[in-house]
Amino acid sequence: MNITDMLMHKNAKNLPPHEIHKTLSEAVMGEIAVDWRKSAVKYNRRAFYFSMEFLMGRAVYNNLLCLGLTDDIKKAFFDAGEDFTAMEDIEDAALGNGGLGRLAACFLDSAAAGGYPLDGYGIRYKYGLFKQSFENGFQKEAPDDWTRHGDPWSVRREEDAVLLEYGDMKVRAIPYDMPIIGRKNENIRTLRLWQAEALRENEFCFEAFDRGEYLRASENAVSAENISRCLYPNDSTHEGLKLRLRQEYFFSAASVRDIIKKHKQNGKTMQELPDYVSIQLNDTHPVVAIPELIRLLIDDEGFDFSEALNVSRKVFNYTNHTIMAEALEKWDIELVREILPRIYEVCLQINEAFIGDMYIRGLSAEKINSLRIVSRESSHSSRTLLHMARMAIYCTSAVNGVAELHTEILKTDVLNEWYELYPEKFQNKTNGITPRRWIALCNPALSGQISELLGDGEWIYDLDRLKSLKKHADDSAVISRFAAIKRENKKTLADYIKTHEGILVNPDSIFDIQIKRLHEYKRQLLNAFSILYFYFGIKEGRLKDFYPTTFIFGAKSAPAYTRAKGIIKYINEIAALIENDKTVREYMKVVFVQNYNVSYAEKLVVAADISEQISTAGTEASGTGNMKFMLNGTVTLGTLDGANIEIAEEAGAENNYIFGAVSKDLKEIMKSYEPRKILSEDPLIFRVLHTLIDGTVSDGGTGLFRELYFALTDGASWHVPDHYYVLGDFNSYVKAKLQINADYRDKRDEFYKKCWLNMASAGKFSSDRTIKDYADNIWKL
Ligand code: 26V
Repeated sequence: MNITDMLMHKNAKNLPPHEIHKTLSEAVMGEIAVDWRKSAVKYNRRAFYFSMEFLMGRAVYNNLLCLGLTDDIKKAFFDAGEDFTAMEDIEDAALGNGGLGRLAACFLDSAAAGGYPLDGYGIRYKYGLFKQSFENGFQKEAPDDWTRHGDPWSVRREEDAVLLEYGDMKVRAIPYDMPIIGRKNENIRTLRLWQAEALRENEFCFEAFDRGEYLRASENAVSAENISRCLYPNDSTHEGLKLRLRQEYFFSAASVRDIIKKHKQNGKTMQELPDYVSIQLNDTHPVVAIPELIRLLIDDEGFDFSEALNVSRKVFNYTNHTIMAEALEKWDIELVREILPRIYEVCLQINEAFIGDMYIRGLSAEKINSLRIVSRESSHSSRTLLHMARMAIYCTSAVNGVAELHTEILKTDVLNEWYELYPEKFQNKTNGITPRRWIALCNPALSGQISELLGDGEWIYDLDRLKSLKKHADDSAVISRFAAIKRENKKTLADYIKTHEGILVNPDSIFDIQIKRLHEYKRQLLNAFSILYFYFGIKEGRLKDFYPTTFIFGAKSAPAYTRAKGIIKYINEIAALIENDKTVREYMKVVFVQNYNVSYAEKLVVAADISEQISTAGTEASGTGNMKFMLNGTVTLGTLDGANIEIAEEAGAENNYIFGAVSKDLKEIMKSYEPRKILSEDPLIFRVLHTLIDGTVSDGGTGLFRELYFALTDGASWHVPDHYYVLGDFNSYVKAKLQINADYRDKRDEFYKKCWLNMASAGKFSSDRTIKDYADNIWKL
């Protein structure tokens, strides 16, 4: 490839980073064009991943890495006198909120690398997840116009546009394809993202224009384009908004039609669809694809309803990603009727079929009523709801959770009645992460050490090979090089934080990191309280020999999630409190980085000594950040929740720091849990908690901190005080944290050995393993 010539020719020196990025990306796109085209038609049976979110991050470095071009291009940049790292200014493609969207991105990478015919379908949001900054310690949001400087990794495919009809409007869905490279092989997969546009004849109304109604003239175009305007930045509560339902139907229906069109182009009948196509639904967000397929089979293909339902059952599968009740999607049936009238009819038919099946099974009317797919909200409500998860279970072959504990909770608790009806459908697929982005790309030094020890670099496609590194755990030369690499990564992160946050951090302190969306159940507040506990302990002389620690947070809060925003402000206030205290600040520092995203994560996970995974047991479906830290050689400070359990199993509990109440006990514990009792008995917890109301820190008069206090003591909107058991787990958390601090201080070699063993035990958490499991046991590829 002649990138060198191109860079020279363009006289790169005078070009801004996005121009260089454009030139380079276009050259790579040219290189891969033939393989990409061939990959699209190579396979018979194929699978599709339907997801409302794909959190891709930055493409350029990853694609160069997967194509084995990084060294050549680096050299070309060098020869042209150009800075290879300048492309770090290129925006992340942040078309997702958090774990669910990033998992989708990792899956596509693993499919491409592993030679599986899996392609993604989603929405090409104009605005990805908002950009976060702090003003006076409060979160501020700004729009993320990620294609402002163009989007050289996408190709618009006008010829595959689809016309979609709602009850009240029509729109065009235009696909943009992104190549998914994975490795230098012939299997380049596609992420097809749909963009909403007005029909050409509706784009502009000349009559309105002539009447002088200039804004009204483009009203239709605006409302059509609104459908793919913006990613909903909420990843916890189902809000039941009209635009959100439009979005769900928009990409689900366009994708189903695209699949059918290709299937027919291959000369196949619709009866044969299940022989060639399997569709994975990423949570319930694309579940409306089910009635859409059934509708098409009935209205356009002459199927009767039960034949159509059978096809759906063989084609679709559903993954559940959360057990939080408030996140479960239930649409007001009247809203469905208004904007998707034909889908509404099909959903009623699905519900009738289900009720019929249940009567045949001999279930009582009462039981059936409690299970209905379309059902009254409650006996004293006039609303009728469409339960998306129920429809998903009834109309698919496989239903899966994303970690062993999560699947167990689905089977025995949240979806227990459904498990009893359809036990054969339930499976577990423990999540994973792609080793390409999450070690090879973000940690070249550690990857280099591993490749030297293993003799080659192929382990990034066969992560189980890391196992054989366990034998080096007692080799002091190996461990000290490993420690030196981590020290170097900490220095790099410190420099980055200095530039981007204006904060100085000491790379010789312990880096204790919690990065993930801000949620009460993830318990950033528990971390904050422990920091205050240490602060008072050091200040008042109770806590001696505390090894200097930098506590790093990264998290975005949903803009309307007031309590989460209160927690951000609180942590920022704690940071300032400590910073202004000359006696304590040598021992501890708190940094809340702004705009935490995939690219920031790449810098953070390689520089951590402690991975904070402290959700209340039974609440975090899996977690995938936990796996990123582990793979880069970090111990987990965690509860027995989600995939933490499997991490401790693989690496040994003795090599991690596990604390807190366990999931099976919590239901019982919560029955008699009284946080106020803890407060009255434990003066240190009292002291810490009272900072929320005693003026130690200020919320600027907003009342946010007081609200947090009462949520913990009296129980605000949950009616359960301290619903996530923050105070209950506090002492065992602090104890574990002090244990790490002492181990780091007194037994450094042992500590690094633990870190090393974690890295060497991370093989299971490659998404290559996860994808193989889906391909073998669900998609049957
Ligand atoms: C939920 C909702 C609720 C309705 C409104 C919009 C919306 C948008 C996103 C979500 C996603 C919540 C589910 C989620 O992200 N789950 C996370 O999935 C990860 C991948 O499986 C898993 O590792 C995390 O534990 C889990 O919280």
